[in-house]
Amino acid sequence: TLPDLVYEPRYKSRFACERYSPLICPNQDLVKELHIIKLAREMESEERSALSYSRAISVTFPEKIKSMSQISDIPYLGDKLTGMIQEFLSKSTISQARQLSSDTRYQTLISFTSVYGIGPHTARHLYDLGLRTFDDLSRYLGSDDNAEGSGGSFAWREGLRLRDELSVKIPRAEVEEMGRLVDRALQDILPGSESTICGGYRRGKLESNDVDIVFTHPQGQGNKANNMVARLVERMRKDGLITHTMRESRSLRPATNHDGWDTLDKSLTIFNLPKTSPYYKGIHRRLDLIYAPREVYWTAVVGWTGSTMFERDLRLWAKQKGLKFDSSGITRRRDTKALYATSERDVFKLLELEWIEPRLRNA
Ligand code: DGT
Ligand code: MG
Repeated sequence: TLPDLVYEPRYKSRFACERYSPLICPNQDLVKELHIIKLAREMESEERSALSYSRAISVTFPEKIKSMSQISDIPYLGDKLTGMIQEFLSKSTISQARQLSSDTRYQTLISFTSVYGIGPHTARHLYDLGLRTFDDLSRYLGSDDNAEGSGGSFAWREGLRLRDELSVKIPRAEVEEMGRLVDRALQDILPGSESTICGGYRRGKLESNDVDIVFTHPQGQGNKANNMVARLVERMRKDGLITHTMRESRSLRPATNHDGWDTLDKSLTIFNLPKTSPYYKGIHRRLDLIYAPREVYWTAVVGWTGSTMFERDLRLWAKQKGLKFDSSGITRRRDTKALYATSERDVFKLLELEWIEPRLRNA
């Protein structure tokens, strides 16, 4: 059953950050079909097209759709999507989605991008070289003529080796255990630190693909932010909890925003539970550690809770209010004044946005 609030007219808002989006919606089968088409567009880096599918998927229509007239005032439904939904209503499938799911190129690109470190661009390159299977990838990596060199492909070399483990989803109890171990390491090296498990876990997902932990320290303000992530990672490596660091980014000053997400210090790592843990299964897990200076901690928590569509629209919403939002802070555009939130609710208040529970941010 859906929370009552989903039925409010606000489900028609153009902004995902104004809508209530529970984990499961009444039109899950339709979403599944559209999701396949969206993924196909992502695999080909057709971002605009992918976005229009993502937007349509992100709307929670509060009941099972039976006729087109019900959805005439839903935002973001262009001719193409309307046609597909029509087809779905009469046939319970969408032919384009059916075709794609049996298409070799689609299947191969999907499986290649399931390797940590391989994005659509690399996947297409590998496909164009004629590679089709994980064995092909391993052989290619082992051969001398691969163009990636030994450094550039380190991440996905390891990603490939650990692929089977990393594709096992992480149940909530294990996410919590990982959170406890991170916090213990944190209290050891930086007593008084605070941390929050964000990402899909916080939105109520029963199983996660990775664990995203945002942390801060009372003394960590402004320039003192340096090295917090590196110190935590080093400690956890020594304890055998972290086996790999896949990508690190140090916030540069003046702040730059390379990937369009944020300028926070973070490390994308691979984690391994100790054998003594009751949750130990010998499976490596992806763990993202993000450090936020005290004054932007709650902004970072909102920014890393997601969903991705919720975050995207939060940025658009802020822009429309004359503000700039990302996980590393809220600033007023007119004079670039930084606005600091003292709680998660305060983030919403500063953005002039009605409060939405993390569990209803699954847009
Ligand atoms: P999953 O796949 O079970 O881990 O699901 P999520 O929703 O946890 O997805 P994930 O881990 O890719 O990302 C967590 C949220 O954080 C996501 O909803 C949007 C946001 N996010 C992802 N990557 C970045 C990033 O590089 N910077 C910032 N600021 N946020 C990010
Ligand atoms: Mg996650």
